Amino acid sequence: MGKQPFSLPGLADDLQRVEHALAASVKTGDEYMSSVTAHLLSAGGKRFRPALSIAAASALVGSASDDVVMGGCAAELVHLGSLYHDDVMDEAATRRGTPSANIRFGNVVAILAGDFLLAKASEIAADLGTEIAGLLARTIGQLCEGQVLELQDVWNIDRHTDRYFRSINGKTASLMATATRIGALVVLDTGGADRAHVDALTEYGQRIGMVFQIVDDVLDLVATDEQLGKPAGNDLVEGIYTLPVIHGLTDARYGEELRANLGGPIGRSDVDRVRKLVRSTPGIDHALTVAREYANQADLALLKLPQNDVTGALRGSGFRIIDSIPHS
Ligand code: GRG
Repeated sequence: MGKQPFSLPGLADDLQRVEHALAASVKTGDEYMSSVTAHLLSAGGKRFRPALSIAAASALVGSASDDVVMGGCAAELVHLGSLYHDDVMDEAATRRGTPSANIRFGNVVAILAGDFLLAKASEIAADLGTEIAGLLARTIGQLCEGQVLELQDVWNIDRHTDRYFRSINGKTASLMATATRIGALVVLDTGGADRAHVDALTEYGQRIGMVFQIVDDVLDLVATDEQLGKPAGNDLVEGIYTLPVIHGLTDARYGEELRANLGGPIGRSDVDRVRKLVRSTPGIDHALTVAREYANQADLALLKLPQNDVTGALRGSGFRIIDSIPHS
Protein backbone atom coordinates (compact mmCIF):
# COMPACT_ATOMS: atom_id res chain seq x y z
CA MET A 1 0.00 0.00 0.00
CA GLY A 2 1.22 3.51 -0.75
CA LYS A 3 0.47 6.31 1.65
CA GLN A 4 -3.27 6.00 0.92
CA PRO A 5 -5.32 2.79 0.72
CA PHE A 6 -6.77 3.91 -2.63
CA SER A 7 -5.21 5.35 -5.74
CA LEU A 8 -7.32 7.88 -7.58
CA PRO A 9 -6.50 9.87 -10.70
CA GLY A 10 -5.31 13.32 -9.65
CA LEU A 11 -5.07 12.46 -5.93
CA ALA A 12 -1.35 13.29 -5.69
CA ASP A 13 -1.99 16.73 -7.22
CA ASP A 14 -4.99 17.32 -4.97
CA LEU A 15 -2.92 16.44 -1.92
CA GLN A 16 -0.33 18.98 -3.06
CA ARG A 17 -3.12 21.57 -3.02
CA VAL A 18 -3.94 20.40 0.51
CA GLU A 19 -0.29 20.81 1.49
CA HIS A 20 -0.18 24.43 0.30
CA ALA A 21 -3.43 25.26 2.08
CA LEU A 22 -2.25 23.62 5.30
CA ALA A 23 1.07 25.49 5.23
CA ALA A 24 -0.85 28.77 4.83
CA SER A 25 -3.32 27.85 7.61
CA VAL A 26 -0.68 27.24 10.27
CA LYS A 27 0.98 30.63 9.77
CA THR A 28 0.36 32.99 12.66
CA GLY A 29 1.23 36.63 13.32
CA ASP A 30 4.22 35.55 15.38
CA GLU A 31 7.32 33.74 14.11
CA TYR A 32 7.79 31.62 17.23
CA MET A 33 4.12 30.59 17.36
CA SER A 34 4.27 29.74 13.64
CA SER A 35 7.26 27.47 14.24
CA VAL A 36 5.20 25.62 16.88
CA THR A 37 2.04 25.27 14.76
CA ALA A 38 4.10 24.15 11.74
CA HIS A 39 6.15 21.65 13.77
CA LEU A 40 3.99 18.54 13.36
CA LEU A 41 2.86 19.48 9.87
CA SER A 42 6.49 19.59 8.69
CA ALA A 43 7.18 16.23 10.31
CA GLY A 44 5.00 14.50 7.69
CA GLY A 45 1.87 12.42 8.14
CA LYS A 46 -0.25 10.61 5.60
CA ARG A 47 -2.96 13.29 5.18
CA PHE A 48 -5.50 10.49 5.16
CA ARG A 49 -8.39 12.70 6.28
CA PRO A 50 -8.04 15.19 3.38
CA ALA A 51 -7.65 12.19 1.06
CA LEU A 52 -11.06 10.99 2.30
CA SER A 53 -12.67 14.39 1.58
CA ILE A 54 -11.17 14.36 -1.91
CA ALA A 55 -12.23 10.74 -2.49
CA ALA A 56 -15.83 11.50 -1.45
CA ALA A 57 -16.17 14.46 -3.82
CA SER A 58 -14.46 12.55 -6.62
CA ALA A 59 -16.83 9.60 -6.17
CA LEU A 60 -19.74 11.98 -6.80
CA VAL A 61 -18.45 14.38 -9.46
CA GLY A 62 -15.04 13.06 -10.54
CA SER A 63 -12.93 15.86 -9.05
CA ALA A 64 -12.28 17.96 -5.94
CA SER A 65 -13.03 21.69 -5.95
CA ASP A 66 -11.06 24.24 -3.90
CA ASP A 67 -13.79 24.09 -1.24
CA VAL A 68 -13.36 20.32 -0.99
CA VAL A 69 -9.62 20.82 -0.53
CA MET A 70 -10.29 23.40 2.19
CA GLY A 71 -12.78 21.03 3.87
CA GLY A 72 -10.12 18.31 3.90
CA CYS A 73 -7.68 20.82 5.44
CA ALA A 74 -10.17 21.62 8.20
CA ALA A 75 -10.40 17.91 9.08
CA GLU A 76 -6.61 17.56 9.02
CA LEU A 77 -6.20 20.61 11.27
CA VAL A 78 -8.55 19.06 13.82
CA HIS A 79 -6.49 15.86 13.61
CA LEU A 80 -3.24 17.84 14.09
CA GLY A 81 -4.67 19.82 16.99
CA SER A 82 -5.80 16.61 18.68
CA LEU A 83 -2.31 15.11 18.28
CA TYR A 84 -0.72 18.11 20.04
CA HIS A 85 -3.12 17.61 22.92
CA ASP A 86 -2.74 13.83 22.91
CA ASP A 87 1.05 14.06 23.14
CA VAL A 88 0.77 16.38 26.14
CA MET A 89 -1.64 13.96 27.86
CA ASP A 90 0.56 10.94 27.12
CA GLU A 91 3.80 12.83 27.87
CA ALA A 92 4.90 11.44 24.49
CA ALA A 93 8.50 12.00 23.44
CA THR A 94 8.17 11.35 19.71
CA ARG A 95 5.54 11.67 17.00
CA ARG A 96 5.99 11.05 13.28
CA GLY A 97 9.57 10.06 14.02
CA THR A 98 10.55 13.46 15.48
CA PRO A 99 10.47 14.97 18.98
CA SER A 100 6.85 15.85 19.79
CA ALA A 101 5.79 19.49 20.26
CA ASN A 102 5.49 19.12 24.05
CA ILE A 103 9.12 17.99 24.27
CA ARG A 104 10.37 20.66 21.89
CA PHE A 105 8.32 23.62 23.20
CA GLY A 106 6.82 22.50 26.54
CA ASN A 107 3.26 21.49 27.49
CA VAL A 108 1.74 24.95 27.76
CA VAL A 109 2.85 26.09 24.33
CA ALA A 110 1.94 22.72 22.76
CA ILE A 111 -1.62 22.97 24.13
CA LEU A 112 -2.02 26.52 22.87
CA ALA A 113 -0.70 25.55 19.45
CA GLY A 114 -3.24 22.70 19.38
CA ASP A 115 -5.97 25.20 20.27
CA PHE A 116 -4.80 27.49 17.48
CA LEU A 117 -5.09 24.65 14.94
CA LEU A 118 -8.64 23.88 16.13
CA ALA A 119 -9.50 27.57 15.78
CA LYS A 120 -8.15 27.60 12.21
CA ALA A 121 -10.16 24.49 11.38
CA SER A 122 -13.30 26.18 12.71
CA GLU A 123 -12.61 29.31 10.68
CA ILE A 124 -12.29 27.30 7.47
CA ALA A 125 -15.41 25.28 8.27
CA ALA A 126 -17.39 28.49 8.89
CA ASP A 127 -16.47 29.65 5.36
CA LEU A 128 -17.96 26.41 4.03
CA GLY A 129 -21.36 27.03 5.62
CA THR A 130 -23.27 26.41 8.82
CA GLU A 131 -23.87 22.69 8.25
CA ILE A 132 -20.16 21.95 7.86
CA ALA A 133 -19.24 24.29 10.73
CA GLY A 134 -21.75 22.55 13.02
CA LEU A 135 -20.59 19.11 11.88
CA LEU A 136 -16.93 19.86 12.59
CA ALA A 137 -17.74 21.37 16.00
CA ARG A 138 -19.76 18.24 16.93
CA THR A 139 -16.91 16.04 15.78
CA ILE A 140 -14.39 17.87 17.99
CA GLY A 141 -16.77 17.08 20.86
CA GLN A 142 -16.89 13.41 19.82
CA LEU A 143 -13.10 13.22 19.80
CA CYS A 144 -13.04 14.50 23.36
CA GLU A 145 -15.79 12.07 24.43
CA GLY A 146 -13.96 9.12 22.85
CA GLN A 147 -10.75 10.09 24.57
CA VAL A 148 -12.42 10.55 27.99
CA LEU A 149 -14.16 7.18 27.64
CA GLU A 150 -10.75 5.62 27.01
CA LEU A 151 -9.27 7.39 30.04
CA GLN A 152 -12.04 6.03 32.26
CA ASP A 153 -10.93 2.50 31.37
CA VAL A 154 -7.20 2.96 31.89
CA TRP A 155 -5.70 -0.08 33.71
CA ASN A 156 -9.12 -1.78 33.56
CA ILE A 157 -8.46 -5.45 32.76
CA ASP A 158 -12.23 -5.97 32.57
CA ARG A 159 -12.67 -3.30 29.91
CA HIS A 160 -15.82 -4.08 27.94
CA THR A 161 -15.59 -4.34 24.16
CA ASP A 162 -18.69 -2.09 23.82
CA ARG A 163 -16.82 0.71 25.55
CA TYR A 164 -13.74 0.05 23.39
CA PHE A 165 -15.82 0.34 20.20
CA ARG A 166 -17.56 3.50 21.45
CA SER A 167 -14.22 5.03 22.33
CA ILE A 168 -12.52 4.35 18.99
CA ASN A 169 -15.62 5.53 17.16
CA GLY A 170 -15.34 8.84 19.01
CA LYS A 171 -11.61 9.37 18.96
CA THR A 172 -10.88 8.21 15.39
CA ALA A 173 -13.80 7.06 13.22
CA SER A 174 -15.92 10.17 13.86
CA LEU A 175 -13.32 12.43 12.25
CA MET A 176 -12.85 10.11 9.28
CA ALA A 177 -16.62 9.97 8.80
CA THR A 178 -16.70 13.77 8.99
CA ALA A 179 -13.79 14.25 6.58
CA THR A 180 -15.64 12.09 4.06
CA ARG A 181 -18.99 13.77 4.75
CA ILE A 182 -17.52 17.25 4.28
CA GLY A 183 -16.28 16.30 0.79
CA ALA A 184 -19.78 15.07 -0.06
CA LEU A 185 -21.56 18.05 1.55
CA VAL A 186 -19.54 20.52 -0.51
CA VAL A 187 -20.71 18.69 -3.63
CA LEU A 188 -24.29 18.63 -2.31
CA ASP A 189 -24.15 22.42 -1.92
CA THR A 190 -23.33 22.75 -5.62
CA GLY A 191 -26.20 20.44 -6.60
CA GLY A 192 -23.95 17.51 -7.54
CA ALA A 193 -25.24 14.95 -5.03
CA ASP A 194 -28.25 13.91 -3.01
CA ARG A 195 -28.54 13.31 0.75
CA ALA A 196 -28.59 9.51 0.41
CA HIS A 197 -25.18 9.65 -1.27
CA VAL A 198 -23.82 11.98 1.42
CA ASP A 199 -24.99 9.50 4.07
CA ALA A 200 -23.53 6.50 2.23
CA LEU A 201 -20.14 8.21 1.98
CA THR A 202 -20.29 9.15 5.67
CA GLU A 203 -20.96 5.50 6.48
CA TYR A 204 -17.98 4.49 4.32
CA GLY A 205 -15.71 6.96 6.18
CA GLN A 206 -16.92 5.78 9.58
CA ARG A 207 -16.34 2.09 8.75
CA ILE A 208 -12.89 2.86 7.35
CA GLY A 209 -12.15 4.81 10.54
CA MET A 210 -13.00 1.75 12.66
CA VAL A 211 -10.71 -0.42 10.50
CA PHE A 212 -7.99 2.22 10.79
CA GLN A 213 -8.06 2.38 14.59
CA ILE A 214 -8.25 -1.39 15.10
CA VAL A 215 -5.23 -1.74 12.79
CA ASP A 216 -3.47 1.06 14.71
CA ASP A 217 -4.11 -0.89 17.91
CA VAL A 218 -2.78 -4.11 16.37
CA LEU A 219 0.32 -2.27 15.09
CA ASP A 220 1.12 -1.16 18.64
CA LEU A 221 1.45 -4.86 19.48
CA VAL A 222 3.21 -6.18 16.37
CA ALA A 223 5.24 -3.36 14.78
CA THR A 224 8.68 -1.96 15.63
CA ASP A 225 9.47 1.52 16.99
CA GLU A 226 10.93 2.40 13.58
CA GLN A 227 7.81 1.30 11.71
CA LEU A 228 5.62 3.34 14.08
CA GLY A 229 7.77 6.48 14.43
CA LYS A 230 7.13 6.22 18.21
CA PRO A 231 7.72 3.58 20.89
CA ALA A 232 5.83 0.34 20.24
CA GLY A 233 3.70 -1.10 23.05
CA ASN A 234 2.75 2.37 24.20
CA ASP A 235 -0.88 1.38 24.81
CA LEU A 236 0.22 -1.25 27.33
CA VAL A 237 2.47 1.28 29.05
CA GLU A 238 -0.41 3.77 29.19
CA GLY A 239 -2.83 1.13 30.54
CA ILE A 240 -5.01 1.25 27.41
CA TYR A 241 -6.26 -2.26 26.72
CA THR A 242 -7.33 -2.49 23.11
CA LEU A 243 -9.36 -5.16 21.31
CA PRO A 244 -6.51 -7.73 20.88
CA VAL A 245 -5.70 -7.46 24.59
CA ILE A 246 -9.34 -7.53 25.74
CA HIS A 247 -9.87 -10.68 23.69
CA GLY A 248 -6.48 -12.15 24.64
CA LEU A 249 -7.46 -11.93 28.31
CA THR A 250 -10.22 -14.48 27.67
CA ASP A 251 -7.80 -17.04 26.21
CA ALA A 252 -7.84 -20.35 28.10
CA ARG A 253 -4.09 -20.90 27.62
CA TYR A 254 -2.43 -17.51 28.23
CA GLY A 255 -5.29 -15.34 29.54
CA GLU A 256 -4.40 -15.79 33.22
CA GLU A 257 -0.72 -15.04 32.68
CA LEU A 258 -1.64 -11.95 30.68
CA ARG A 259 -4.03 -10.81 33.41
CA ALA A 260 -1.26 -11.15 36.00
CA ASN A 261 0.92 -8.80 33.94
CA LEU A 262 -1.72 -6.11 33.38
CA GLY A 263 -3.86 -3.86 35.56
CA GLY A 264 -1.06 -1.54 36.63
CA PRO A 265 2.10 0.15 35.39
CA ILE A 266 4.61 -2.03 33.55
CA GLY A 267 8.20 -1.06 32.95
CA ARG A 268 9.46 -0.37 29.45
CA SER A 269 11.70 -3.43 29.87
CA ASP A 270 8.61 -5.67 30.30
CA VAL A 271 6.75 -4.29 27.29
CA ASP A 272 8.22 -6.64 24.70
CA ARG A 273 7.55 -9.69 26.84
CA VAL A 274 3.91 -8.66 27.37
CA ARG A 275 3.48 -7.79 23.67
CA LYS A 276 4.73 -11.31 22.89
CA LEU A 277 2.30 -12.77 25.39
CA VAL A 278 -0.61 -10.97 23.68
CA ARG A 279 0.66 -12.29 20.35
CA SER A 280 0.54 -15.85 21.77
CA THR A 281 -3.23 -15.49 22.23
CA PRO A 282 -5.84 -15.36 19.44
CA GLY A 283 -6.36 -11.64 20.32
CA ILE A 284 -4.67 -10.26 17.19
CA ASP A 285 -6.51 -12.67 14.86
CA HIS A 286 -9.80 -11.80 16.52
CA ALA A 287 -9.17 -8.05 16.12
CA LEU A 288 -8.30 -8.55 12.46
CA THR A 289 -11.49 -10.56 11.92
CA VAL A 290 -13.49 -7.66 13.38
CA ALA A 291 -11.52 -5.19 11.23
CA ARG A 292 -12.40 -7.27 8.14
CA GLU A 293 -16.09 -7.04 9.07
CA TYR A 294 -15.82 -3.23 9.13
CA ALA A 295 -13.86 -3.30 5.86
CA ASN A 296 -16.70 -5.29 4.32
CA GLN A 297 -19.27 -2.82 5.68
CA ALA A 298 -17.26 0.00 4.06
CA ASP A 299 -17.53 -1.79 0.71
CA LEU A 300 -21.27 -2.33 1.22
CA ALA A 301 -21.74 1.40 1.86
CA LEU A 302 -20.06 2.12 -1.48
CA LEU A 303 -22.70 -0.01 -3.22
CA LYS A 304 -25.27 2.67 -2.29
CA LEU A 305 -23.45 5.12 -4.59
CA PRO A 306 -23.41 5.49 -8.36
CA GLN A 307 -20.86 2.95 -9.57
CA ASN A 308 -17.92 4.55 -11.39
CA ASP A 309 -14.10 4.39 -11.59
CA VAL A 310 -13.70 6.20 -8.28
CA THR A 311 -16.09 4.02 -6.27
CA GLY A 312 -14.35 1.06 -7.94
CA ALA A 313 -10.97 2.37 -6.75
CA LEU A 314 -12.29 2.87 -3.21
CA ARG A 315 -13.62 -0.68 -3.02
CA GLY A 316 -11.37 -2.87 -0.87
CA SER A 317 -9.67 0.10 0.85
CA GLY A 318 -10.40 -1.26 4.32
CA PHE A 319 -8.83 -4.59 3.37
CA ARG A 320 -5.75 -2.79 2.02
CA ILE A 321 -5.34 -0.98 5.37
CA ILE A 322 -5.39 -4.40 7.07
CA ASP A 323 -2.96 -5.88 4.53
CA SER A 324 -0.49 -3.05 5.18
CA ILE A 325 0.32 -4.50 8.63
CA PRO A 326 3.97 -5.62 8.43
CA HIS A 327 4.54 -9.38 8.79
CA SER A 328 7.22 -10.45 11.22
C1 GRG B 1 -8.97 18.86 21.28
C2 GRG B 1 -9.76 17.87 19.07
C3 GRG B 1 -9.33 17.71 20.47
C4 GRG B 1 -9.30 16.46 20.98
C5 GRG B 1 -8.95 16.15 22.37
C6 GRG B 1 -6.60 14.16 22.41
C7 GRG B 1 -7.97 13.94 21.93
C8 GRG B 1 -9.08 14.66 22.60
C9 GRG B 1 -8.24 13.13 20.92
C10 GRG B 1 -7.18 12.42 20.16
C11 GRG B 1 -7.46 11.01 20.07
C12 GRG B 1 -6.42 10.33 19.24
C13 GRG B 1 -4.98 10.64 19.40
C14 GRG B 1 -6.83 9.41 18.36
C15 GRG B 1 -5.92 8.63 17.52
C16 GRG B 1 -6.07 9.07 16.12
C17 GRG B 1 -5.08 8.37 15.23
C18 GRG B 1 -5.47 7.07 14.63
C19 GRG B 1 -3.90 8.93 14.98
C20 GRG B 1 -2.96 8.46 13.98
O1 GRG B 1 -3.47 8.88 12.74
P1 GRG B 1 -2.63 8.77 11.42
O2 GRG B 1 -2.02 7.41 11.32
O3 GRG B 1 -1.47 9.81 11.71
O4 GRG B 1 -3.49 9.21 10.28
P2 GRG B 1 -0.62 10.66 10.66
O5 GRG B 1 0.65 10.97 11.42
O6 GRG B 1 -0.37 9.84 9.43
O7 GRG B 1 -1.43 11.88 10.38
